[in-house]
Amino acid sequence: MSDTDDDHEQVVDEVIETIAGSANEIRRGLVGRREDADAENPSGETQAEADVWADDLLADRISSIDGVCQYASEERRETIDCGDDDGLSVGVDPLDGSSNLKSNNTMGTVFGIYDEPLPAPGTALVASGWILYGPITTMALARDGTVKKYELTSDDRTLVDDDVVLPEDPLVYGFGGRVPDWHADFEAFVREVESDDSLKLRYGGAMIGDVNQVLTYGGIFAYPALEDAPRGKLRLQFEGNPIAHLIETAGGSSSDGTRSILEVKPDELHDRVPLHVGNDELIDRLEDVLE
Ligand code: FBP
Ligand code: AFP
Repeated sequence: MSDTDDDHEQVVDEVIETIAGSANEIRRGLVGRREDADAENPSGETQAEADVWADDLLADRISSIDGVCQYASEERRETIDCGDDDGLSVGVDPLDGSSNLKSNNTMGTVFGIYDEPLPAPGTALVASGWILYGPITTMALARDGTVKKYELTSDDRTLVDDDVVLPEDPLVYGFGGRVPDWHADFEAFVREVESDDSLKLRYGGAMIGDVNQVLTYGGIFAYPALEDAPRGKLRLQFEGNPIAHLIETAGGSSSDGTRSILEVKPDELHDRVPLHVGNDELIDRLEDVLE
């Protein structure tokens, strides 16, 4: 391993430690921040107070790590450039599914650590992961070809699974967007999935919660292209790439409808991407139907 690789490994460690170490603080900080802020994110969505607060907290901490050259997030238009041109770039969705704050349902934090400046393709990811604010706080982390799962308390990170692999027999599915806005070919695929006796619907309105169920039980999650939103809703840098990287590392597949999400070349920081992830056979079937 070269000195640069070694340096990068240490920076990756520190970024992961920072995000994992902030998770329970973020969770506690949601109290009192469930209302909408008087602001929109760069995608034109109303931000919750908690979105802005969690983004500021992570921006401060991550951008001050030596060896990080850029911090970027779904909640801010521009990257924060931190000076070290040879460093790593970190893309974050500070609170994925924050519309679930109102109903007090599941949410997450998503992150990707890239060895190229953003916007970058998913092939530039050196690690990706998500925090799930479920009944307990957990972290799924893809790095060096394996996915690991941790339980996080305020003081500790406990490894609970050192090789997470998508179960072979898929069980669950969940699809975002309004049904009347789906394209006819995607709807045809959904009808196929619904008629499969071995699969059942699980949809909670936060991608992280729904994708974590796919990682746990096997299955498929999608937020597809819509009639009036040809690239769907989810952002490539902050959601699509890290989720695709983690699910592919766990033995599954991702697709934008025709190819792996990791092969999509970004044009802009806040590009969206139709997102489909899950077991290979389901993603293959989806691509066949969409062709
Ligand atoms: P945010 O990151 O702004 O919360 O948006 C992402 C998300 O909440 C996903 O977690 C979820 O799958 C999707 O949007 C739900 O969108 P919709 O409300 O259109 O079903
Ligand atoms: P439990 O009380 O055994 O958890 O069951 C209730 C419940 O989990 C409920 O919260 C869900 O809506 C429902 O079951 C899910 O049922 P399926 O597993 O059949 O989707």
